[in-house]
Amino acid sequence: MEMNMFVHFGPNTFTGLEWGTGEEPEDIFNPTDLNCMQWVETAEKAGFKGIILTAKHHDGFCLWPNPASQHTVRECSWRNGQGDVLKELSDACAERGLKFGIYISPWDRHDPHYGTSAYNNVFLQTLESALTGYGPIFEQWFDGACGEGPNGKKQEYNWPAFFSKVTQLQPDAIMFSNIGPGCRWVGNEEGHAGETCWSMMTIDGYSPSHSPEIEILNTGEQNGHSWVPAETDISLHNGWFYREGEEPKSLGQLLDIYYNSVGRNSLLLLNVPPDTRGHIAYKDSLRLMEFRNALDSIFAHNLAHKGTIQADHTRGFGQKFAAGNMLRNTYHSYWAPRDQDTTAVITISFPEKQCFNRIVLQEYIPLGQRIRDFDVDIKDNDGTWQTIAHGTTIGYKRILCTKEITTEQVRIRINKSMACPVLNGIGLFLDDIER
Ligand code: FUL
Repeated sequence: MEMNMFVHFGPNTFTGLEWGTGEEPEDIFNPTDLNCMQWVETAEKAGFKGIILTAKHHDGFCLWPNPASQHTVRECSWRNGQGDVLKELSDACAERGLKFGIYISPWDRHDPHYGTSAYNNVFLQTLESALTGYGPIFEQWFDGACGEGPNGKKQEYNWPAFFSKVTQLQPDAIMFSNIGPGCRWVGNEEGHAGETCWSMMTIDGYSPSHSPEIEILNTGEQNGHSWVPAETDISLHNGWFYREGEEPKSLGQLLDIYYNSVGRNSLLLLNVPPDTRGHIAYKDSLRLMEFRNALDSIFAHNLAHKGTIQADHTRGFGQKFAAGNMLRNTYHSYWAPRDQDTTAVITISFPEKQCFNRIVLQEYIPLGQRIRDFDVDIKDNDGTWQTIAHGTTIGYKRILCTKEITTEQVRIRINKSMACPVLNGIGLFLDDIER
């Protein structure tokens, strides 16, 4: 999916807090002109495939009339207690063909049961109500944060029960938490996956409340037992919730974030917080459109198409595994050497010099993530090969950023792969966007 939109919206939008206390009166939540269709249209135009909404943040307030809580939209005077943000947003997503996902914070500063085993049942009922009645949920986002501190309440979460509830009600939903089981947290909120980023990680013996070290979340593990790709969450603003006067990140920052997340085998979940009207603010949507236009213009022309592509190893003689498949725009066409080959050299030769500064490589992920060491070389003016980039993992997508290179020949040397390498995409692009 590459990019999804995160939406933080709730009492904090109106109080300016990042973490609500849980004591906010329900009437605090009072969007003057809620327009979820505007969020969806903005997301669609910006190129997001799905939207994930904070249905319940740490303050415990529910954006839908959750029967397991007395602290919801039903208890506030907004729309006479008849409002339901989950309904409005899921309907708008369905109408425009975007996927809809739900963030629910396990940490709850309002619910009186929090810190006792009874809370696990409240949370199960909360999941039950959010995951039924709003159509298909593509992702269930379990936040790992808890700010209770050493003297605060301690909650033993019943994770196996939470997971099976999601599986039972939404069998296709991806479950996000620090450790998955569907996809994992990337280990920071600054927008960068590891330069080495495996989609695998061993999660046996861990739980969302007890995860491997941050460094491992960031890089994954080459021999990890589970498939839990990294998801990079970051906010367009400094904070997660809208605050008057906060500026969105610059176009240059957004492009860096894109290269460091999508370009490193991770999904980018970019938070776009609506304002107190319930709109995405003008300056935010404008920045998103600049971001979209920049990506479209950078990746509009794959210069590799101007050359001929060859591989020193290819399986068989037919089209099925041919090097040219890496340049076809169909996801399921790929190049592969023989099963026993774990190294290979791919060369692109141009009739005339090309200038680029972005190299895109894609492994065919239905067959797993395999490559673990590669180099990119170019032919110098005097005819010798020069290494311009070195990489470890590729995964679904790897974008290498280099200085501007002008050359007639480029080669990718795959030095180490856990099984024969399988690539379905290769690209050379020029990013000349003014920052
Ligand atoms: C964190 C939370 O504490 C923040 O408020 C925010 O929701 C972020 C996405 O996750 O853990």
